[in-house]
Amino acid sequence: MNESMEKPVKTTVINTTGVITLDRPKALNSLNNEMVTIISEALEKWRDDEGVEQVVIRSSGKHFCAGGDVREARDGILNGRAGDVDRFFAEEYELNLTIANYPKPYIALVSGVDMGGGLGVSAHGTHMVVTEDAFASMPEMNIGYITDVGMSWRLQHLPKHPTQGLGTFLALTGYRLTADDMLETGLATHKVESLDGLAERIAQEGLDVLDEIALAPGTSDLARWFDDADEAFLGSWAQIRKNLENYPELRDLTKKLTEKASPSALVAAAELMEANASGELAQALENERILGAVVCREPDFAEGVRAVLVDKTHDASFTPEPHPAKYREVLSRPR
Ligand code: QUE
Repeated sequence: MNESMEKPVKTTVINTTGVITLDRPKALNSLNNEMVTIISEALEKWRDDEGVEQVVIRSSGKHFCAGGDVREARDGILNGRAGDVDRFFAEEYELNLTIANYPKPYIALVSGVDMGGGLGVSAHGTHMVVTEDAFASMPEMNIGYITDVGMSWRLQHLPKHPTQGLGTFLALTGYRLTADDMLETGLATHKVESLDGLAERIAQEGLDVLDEIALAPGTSDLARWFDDADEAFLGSWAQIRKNLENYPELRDLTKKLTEKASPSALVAAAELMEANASGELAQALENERILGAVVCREPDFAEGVRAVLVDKTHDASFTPEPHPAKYREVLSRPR
């Protein structure tokens, strides 16, 4: 049997299009070290290959990607291999930056789930094509981790609504963006009926096919929160809650969406969003790496992953809300 048949990511070239196919459907394509390495090596190989003009990333199944393999990360922490976990996250974040700076068009074809690490390999390219059933979310607060894979920067720099407030709202609440929300914010560039055969059509006809088959955008539910989020989601987590007293509807939504979140993760992520509100993606990823190394060693990470992904009992017992200083002091702020 061909060795590549076993691999969780397949790579091939069709005409002049490099095609990366996530193929670990039983784990919803959650990204492990091997997958990050295969994607990184393909991009490096194709970077200077004149036979490759553009890169498409897609999933072999209905769902694009549910995140990083945080179960494996939890095992590493519990078994005294925190250094391995640090290296995994560092390599993943390096890949996110490679995608953002890639010299050729990078097109993600996204349906179903696109969360966490999945956004890291789909939201930093030049094109993101979604189907009606696609949704995007950064749900790390529920597992005691932080907003990462460059999304602590990207969410504050959405092409059609680039604000600190909206980005921080999306980061802290894990709000699920629909396909129309993604179009409205500019996170996605095209909505299409189906992804079937689309990589092949792009390889045959070029990127113009996307404009030809694009569906008209529908209504974005997220848009009604833009103004309030812009004003309320600024500052520390304590400050945000104080601000929300003046926005009762958004306060109620936030309360509901953060009900099962780690208080430590919310405090840490609010500091991260502040630190990454200005500056560049590379610096933001570095802040994520440094803060992530702190947070993954705290008890809420192993406990959150247990409750959400290992036991699936959703009964995490988190530690009390900490002071933000311990997170603030490890972060770099530009200016
Ligand atoms: C937060 C996360 C993740 C998550 C849920 C959260 C995450 C992740 C998965 C996931 C889901 C289904 C799977 C799987 C992983 O869920 O990172 O292997 O089958 O990978 O609330 O960060």
